[in-house]
Amino acid sequence: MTGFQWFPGHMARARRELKTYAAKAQLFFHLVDARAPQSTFYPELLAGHKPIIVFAKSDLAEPAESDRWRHWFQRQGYSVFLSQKEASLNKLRREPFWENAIPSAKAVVVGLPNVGKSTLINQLAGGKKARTGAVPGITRGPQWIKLQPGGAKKDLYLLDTPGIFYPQNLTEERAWRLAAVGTIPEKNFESQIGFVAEKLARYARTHCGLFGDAPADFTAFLEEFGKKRGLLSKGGAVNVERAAHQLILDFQKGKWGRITLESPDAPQD
Ligand SMILES: Nc1nc2c(ncn2[C@@H]2O[C@H](COP(=O)(O)OP(=O)(O)OP(=O)(O)O)[C@@H](O)[C@H]2O)c(=O)[nH]1
Ligand SMILES: [Mg+2]
Repeated sequence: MTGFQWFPGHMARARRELKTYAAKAQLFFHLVDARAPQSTFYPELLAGHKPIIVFAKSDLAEPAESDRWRHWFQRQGYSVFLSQKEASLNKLRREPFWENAIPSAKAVVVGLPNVGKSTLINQLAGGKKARTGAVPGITRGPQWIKLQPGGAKKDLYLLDTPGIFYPQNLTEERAWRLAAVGTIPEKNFESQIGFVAEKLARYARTHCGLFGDAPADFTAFLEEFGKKRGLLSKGGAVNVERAAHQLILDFQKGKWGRITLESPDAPQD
């Protein structure tokens, strides 16, 4: 789909380098965004290696949907870990895959941009060793980070990798979800911002019981939303681009509560 183009040089390089690094590793973590677990899952990131799936940002996702998605991945033979921003460390350390890891284990952490790879690694390492940030594309090159899981007598290294985006063969349904959860910088879907905001608002209305009192027509909806938030242009009319941007931002910040944008019962609804 056009309008969602983003593939900077560091990503092309990272994709090539991943193959080399993966060959040296015994454990693989693929972070998915818990609000869109299927859309943010790219098995091709680790072709040939079966990753442990980590649901990042699960504090922002609907818990019952996360459970359904966890079972969906487990049915395909994946181990799944639901991370919470604050509470992940000790739980993850107690997982059996650490115990089973050979001494000096190396684990590669992959996922789309901005899903929370560096944040998770910092939590596990117990300090700010990897750079993190609220916009996609923060980590530019791979970096090994050493950690010692709770009391174990072996060294573990986690490889932080740059998020990689796959613009090829992007369907509309996947594109708006990837944009909504923040894996694509907004300047790379500027021309589609109204489309993303509309899909998001419609999904929230149909599946989450939100915006029941707001106008069903999206243009009217955005007008009302923009007016309420004071997002006006010089002449006093609602600035619809700013309103669409704010709508997406509100969702990303969790202002609508805990929401998951897809369901395993109707994955691409
Ligand atoms: N609410 C919530 N926010 C999170 C969580 N994990 C990470 N974040 C936030 O998500 C943003 C991205 O986190 P990073 O760790 O930099 O993401 P990344 O996957 O390393 O991103 P790139 O390096 O750009 O590929 C930051 O603003 C984090 O604070 C989480 O579990 N919950
Ligand atoms: Mg990072």
